[in-house]
Amino acid sequence: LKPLNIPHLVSRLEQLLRERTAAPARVLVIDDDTELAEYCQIILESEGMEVQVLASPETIIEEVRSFRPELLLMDVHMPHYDGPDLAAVIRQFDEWSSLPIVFLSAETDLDKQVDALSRGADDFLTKPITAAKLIAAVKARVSRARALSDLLNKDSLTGLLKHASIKSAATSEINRARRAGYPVSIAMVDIDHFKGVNDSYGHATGDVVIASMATLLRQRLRQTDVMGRYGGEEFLVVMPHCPAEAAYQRLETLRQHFAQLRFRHDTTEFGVTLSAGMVCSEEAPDANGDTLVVLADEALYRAKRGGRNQVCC
Ligand code: GH3
Ligand code: MG
Ligand code: MG
Ligand code: MG
Repeated sequence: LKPLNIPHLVSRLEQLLRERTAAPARVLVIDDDTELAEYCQIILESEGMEVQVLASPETIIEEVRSFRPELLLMDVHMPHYDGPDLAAVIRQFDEWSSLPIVFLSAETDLDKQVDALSRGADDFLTKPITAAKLIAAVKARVSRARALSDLLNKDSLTGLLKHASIKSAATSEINRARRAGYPVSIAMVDIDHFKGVNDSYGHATGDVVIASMATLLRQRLRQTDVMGRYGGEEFLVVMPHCPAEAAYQRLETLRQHFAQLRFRHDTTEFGVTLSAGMVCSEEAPDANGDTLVVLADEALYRAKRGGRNQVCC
């Protein structure tokens, strides 16, 4: 088997490495002692992490939902609240069942530390703590949690979210946009006559085409976009803060760039096209996430019926 389109694979590897190293870890610090919380915040921020501090945990559920921390750094003793109780509450939500929770407390009673660990914490650090130890503990937890989450949620061929993960990510993005009142556009993108690619050039070459499609999508990705491999050669793209006209232009550019790619099998060079269907939340004010995906899918069907290699709204 000859290596095909190596530049695409290399750029995808570089992209993966960038994501791993560049994305700042989001840490939520929950402590009634604001001075200590700020101490942690300054240390973690000096390492490039994004930190939010919650002095009183009444709003912890809302905070976790909106900030989407990758690690909770939590005090044990707080007025009216007990850290391990909070950890147990967080663990009742499926989506947070593996969210790293680390306690940082002056509590030296080993039984109480064991109790905290058995009720949902991953680690128990004791105060006073050095900057180096805090940084190392947080970084190690976050990077392992990311590796685990990639393994569970990402497709190995494209590095994009798998079907179930993109569906739930899309739903939560759409809900967030509805609550905050900004537009969100949804697109379904599908490679044209892909069966023919497999039939003519083989499955391995087909895989290269799919991976290249994903690379192109990532290159056009904005920080806030969410995308995934919805099916074999079908991709779902969610574009928050993107009105219909802007989304259409982005998809149209994507379509043109994809059509310009040249693939090779033995001595044959060939090109492939894509079709896309899109809808903007502003055009369907009452539609929920599922309905918007259905509307995008219907638009894709119109693009296919209309002759393929086109974007339909
Ligand atoms: P249309 O223009 O209507 O979309 O036609 P199509 O041939 O692209 O559509 P269809 O959905 O009938 O075919 C998709 C094909 O994609 C069928 C399946 O064998 C192939 N496929 C699905 N997953 C993979 C994959 O991971 N690798 C490869 N090489 N092929 C795949
Ligand atoms: Mg306290
Ligand atoms: Mg297809
Ligand atoms: Mg398809």
